[in-house]
Amino acid sequence: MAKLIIHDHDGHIDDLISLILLWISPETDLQVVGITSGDSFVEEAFKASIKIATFLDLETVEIAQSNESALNPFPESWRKESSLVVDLPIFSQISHKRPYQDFKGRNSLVAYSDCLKHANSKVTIVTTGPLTNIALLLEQQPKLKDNIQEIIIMGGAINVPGNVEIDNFKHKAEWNIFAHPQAFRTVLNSGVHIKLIPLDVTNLFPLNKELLISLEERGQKSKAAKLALKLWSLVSSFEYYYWDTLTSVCAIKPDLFTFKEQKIDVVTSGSSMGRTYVSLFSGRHIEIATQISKAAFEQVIIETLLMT
Ligand SMILES: [Ca+2]
Repeated sequence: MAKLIIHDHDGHIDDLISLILLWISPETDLQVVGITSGDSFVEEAFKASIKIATFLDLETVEIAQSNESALNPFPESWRKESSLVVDLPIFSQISHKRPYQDFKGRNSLVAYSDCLKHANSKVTIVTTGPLTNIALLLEQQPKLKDNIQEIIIMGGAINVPGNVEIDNFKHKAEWNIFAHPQAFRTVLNSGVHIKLIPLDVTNLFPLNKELLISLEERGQKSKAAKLALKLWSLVSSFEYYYWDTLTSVCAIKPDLFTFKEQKIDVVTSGSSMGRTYVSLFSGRHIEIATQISKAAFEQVIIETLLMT
């Protein structure tokens, strides 16, 4: 049986491709997607998610949103990139179609709570942005954690430099955790099973032009492949990694990954805020993804996209 999924994402290119993978894959049964404030502007990322669902003729999933702000906002220039998606020429093909969802999304917390209360089995939460919403959900309705199978989190930098480049905080933390360190602490302390996909493993997976060429050759009849190629083309000149796509693939095919259990804590204030580290005396044991074969990862991406 496909595993039930809630996807909480923050609307960047990589988030949107992760969303497509989780929605299409037969291994995952996506129930709700919520856009959180982070590496995009929520309204733009919401519109982009609607256009993607309309373009791909996807069904049944509720698209929600939350305007809860993270503590440390992402750089404005990164957040603006989400607006480019909405205006992609490929979406001119859907001008005659009824939009996938013609109402403003419900609040993510309400949608997640409904999903967790009414699902007929435990739900896996996949987060590819700051943990603001998931922390609030667990704080406000702690009993819901009994209905969560696990949380798969893109975030953290354990034994590698962080990707925050702001003066005074340089290279100490990874952005999703830096955006809201206390939220990560809350999720850690909740006791819910966690799989972490940190920069330590995502650094091994920069955007691969050969994968794009292969997808272009094999995906002539696939709308999802064509759309994913357009999305990746927006970032192909940057230093870009498969941060969130790796996280989705971990939900789709966890057996392809190697994990290590470590006791992890996070710094929640000061110039090292957001730093995730192995701790002897505090924190919690969680599963850290350490490796997946490149060929296996790329095969999941290609096979999944070619399904639609
Ligand atoms: Ca993200």
